[in-house]
Amino acid sequence: MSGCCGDSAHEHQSHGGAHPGGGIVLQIEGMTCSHCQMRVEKALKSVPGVESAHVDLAKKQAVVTGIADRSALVTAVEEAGYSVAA
Ligand SMILES: [Cu+2]
Repeated sequence: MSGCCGDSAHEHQSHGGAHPGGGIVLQIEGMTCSHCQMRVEKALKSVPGVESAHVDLAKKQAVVTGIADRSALVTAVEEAGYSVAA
């Protein structure tokens, strides 16, 4: 078994609990390891208006808060090399 990026694992699983309302949830396709997760998170955070972005690798879900457009977030994910399920 090997990760697609060969990156050593970054543990980023310790967040828990409910996300407060108002977040934009995206279903991300193509992530296979924590490196992918971090790339998606970074891409989302680079979108203007995003306050915070949180990617859950297990659920393949990104939760974004802020005033960003969903379409801008989708574009950022796609530019990072992943895709968003409709
Ligand atoms: Cu990866």
